[in-house]
Amino acid sequence: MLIERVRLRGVLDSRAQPTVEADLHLSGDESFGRGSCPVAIAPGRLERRRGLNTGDLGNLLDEGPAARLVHAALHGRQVAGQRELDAVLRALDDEHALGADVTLALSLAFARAAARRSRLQLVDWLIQHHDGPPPQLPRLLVNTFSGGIHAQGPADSFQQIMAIPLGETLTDDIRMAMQVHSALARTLDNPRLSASSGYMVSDRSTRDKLTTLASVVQACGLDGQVASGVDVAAEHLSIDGGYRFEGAAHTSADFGELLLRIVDDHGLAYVEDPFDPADTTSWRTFTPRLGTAGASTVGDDLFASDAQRIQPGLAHAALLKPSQAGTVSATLDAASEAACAGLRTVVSHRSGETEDTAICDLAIAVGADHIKIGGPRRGDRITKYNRFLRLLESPHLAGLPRPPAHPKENQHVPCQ
Ligand code: 2PG
Ligand code: MG
Repeated sequence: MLIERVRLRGVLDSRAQPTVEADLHLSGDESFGRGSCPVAIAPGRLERRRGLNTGDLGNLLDEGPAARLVHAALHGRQVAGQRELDAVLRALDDEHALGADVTLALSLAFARAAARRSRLQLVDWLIQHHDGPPPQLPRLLVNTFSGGIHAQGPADSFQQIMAIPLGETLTDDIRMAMQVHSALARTLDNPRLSASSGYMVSDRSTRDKLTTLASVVQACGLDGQVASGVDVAAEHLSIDGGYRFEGAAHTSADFGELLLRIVDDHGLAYVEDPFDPADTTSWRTFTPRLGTAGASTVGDDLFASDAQRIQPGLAHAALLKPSQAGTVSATLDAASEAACAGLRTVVSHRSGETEDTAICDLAIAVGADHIKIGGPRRGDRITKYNRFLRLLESPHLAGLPRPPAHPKENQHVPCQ
């Protein structure tokens, strides 16, 4: 495939911070693709770095080192496909610190251009390139309360409290997400919406938020049909080898016990990043205990969507953020590695999002059990919900299986 033209531009994310969007034209008709990269409020310390400078807006191809590198490397270049293009991008990042934001935007733009040229939807292009579990229609992690570093003040609470609809179809789940999120807004005094569409309420404790969510679910008549989970985002709570939580400092062991009591008392099904990525001893002891309690641990900052970091025994699932991995191929590699390690996968948005909806296609393609796309509010999150509704119009996608509502603990399946 011949890359005819590439354009990079600085655009706004959902928090009005600059991020990268790329346009890419392959030779031939119907061969244009666009992609953009979301941005974290506070990226995990293990993830690949961004390249864009604050203030870079508009056309980025006429000036600056990134522009020159991309221009020289891609214009007029023949590539065999996604893997080769992504290898070129990764090399540019490794050698010249191009930035994962630039490489992801270009990688997604290429995927869309190549898919269009092959008369495929992005999801089908990704299915063709994925070596791992078959596609399925993921369950939604619906952000209801935002805290931690996503709210104001020093991080000393969970970053997210999420509702997890357990309906028969994905459309049922979307309907329940709308119902619960709206009912919650009516229950709270002066609710303010965070960037990732959870409500920020500083005067409620974690337990209070979880109880409020449970009573809203009950009031909606959805008892037993909506589970709940949390993103502890413990890397941001980490202090002196322990954790800061709701005004107190805890040793790692005490924090683990506290989490288990919360999981038990509130029947949580999902616990993301319960510990700092360096605290692997706690991950290893906590994960089986949580499994026994009927919940799953999920590694986000732990694995940083990096195939090299993913290993069995630490968590039940790996979270995949394309902006951490840096390219489409690196994200697919992380998904395959997770499957080989016996882990389920979760695909996720970032706190600062764009209009790009590729994570919906990706979650289906890699057979993810869950996708985190924020609460159904604000255009940047709504566009993901609507992407699913459009994808479900394709009969071959609408008929895909769904993950079990209550997954059993994973067995380690060694790679072949
Ligand atoms: C997370 C994400 C998205 P951020 O931790 O899972 O919710 O947050 O993009 O700030 O890393
Ligand atoms: Mg997280």
